[in-house]
Amino acid sequence: MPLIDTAGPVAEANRDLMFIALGLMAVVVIPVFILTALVLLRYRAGHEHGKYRPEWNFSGWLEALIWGIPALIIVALGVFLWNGTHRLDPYSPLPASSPPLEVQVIGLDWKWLFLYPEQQIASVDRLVFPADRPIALSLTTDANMMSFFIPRLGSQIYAMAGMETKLHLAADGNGTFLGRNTQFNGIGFSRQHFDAMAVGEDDFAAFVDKAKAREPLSSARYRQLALPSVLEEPEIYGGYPGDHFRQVMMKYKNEVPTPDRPDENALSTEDDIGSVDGSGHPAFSVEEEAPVDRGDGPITVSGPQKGRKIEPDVEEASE
Ligand SMILES: [Cu+2]
Repeated sequence: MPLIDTAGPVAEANRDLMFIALGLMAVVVIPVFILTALVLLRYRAGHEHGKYRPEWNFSGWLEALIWGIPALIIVALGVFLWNGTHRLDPYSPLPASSPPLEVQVIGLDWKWLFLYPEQQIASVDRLVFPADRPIALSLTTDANMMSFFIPRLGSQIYAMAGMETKLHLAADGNGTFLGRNTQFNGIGFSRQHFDAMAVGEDDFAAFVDKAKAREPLSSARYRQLALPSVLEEPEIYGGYPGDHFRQVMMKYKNEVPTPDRPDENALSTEDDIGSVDGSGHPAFSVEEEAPVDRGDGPITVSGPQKGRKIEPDVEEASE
């Protein structure tokens, strides 16, 4: 049960809130179960204690009990959840001695691409971060809506094309945690998961060095990754094209034109139709656009060729 077996402060706070809510609701549910049995026993046919009172229709104290207790519980739940929601705002940075590691996340059909702007490296289906620093995630997708969740670290958040959402997480120590998409989005959905690896500073530096030694993520490879398929193995890259995260977001943005900023997004000629990028400055050339198969056929599995198999880049820390 990853929701209970927490591995970070956010998940721990989420878990406490869940238990408080369960406990408060049990105040109503448990007496109902007990009373059901008692009422059945006491008022069963032929039992002498159950008085027959056909004229009875109102009891002040019973009404107060039936309405009062749930009302108090709603108020208490409201207070706890309101406070918890503000305390756990995914957009606010976590308190920490060192600045968070910035990671940009792009959800693809059906994989997760991670860009590390400070380190200028990229990885697919593997998120590595130093355990003693929080991570500051910016999320978007280059496909339909997805839901990003590392249950043992806490707080699920949605990612949407053309929009940026943010999530701050931290781990208590080293460990490898399952991260996944929890929003059903097609046949490869069940395989859209990744390892979130919290490692020591040295191991993180080693991971960055290892990634740096590899080829950068090319636009051509990115276009392949963006097609619906699942990866056999995680991939790492020693770079990525430009401000890739913004470019992917801009593909889906259709801003309202103003007099001083003419409508460069308008599809004026037939040639423009089919352009990947609505922003007027194509993020990627489109000459090799492959037809997109959204579902009926088998899942394509793409991955690094033989000999480029990526072994775990850092020591697999035990959970
Ligand atoms: Cu949205």
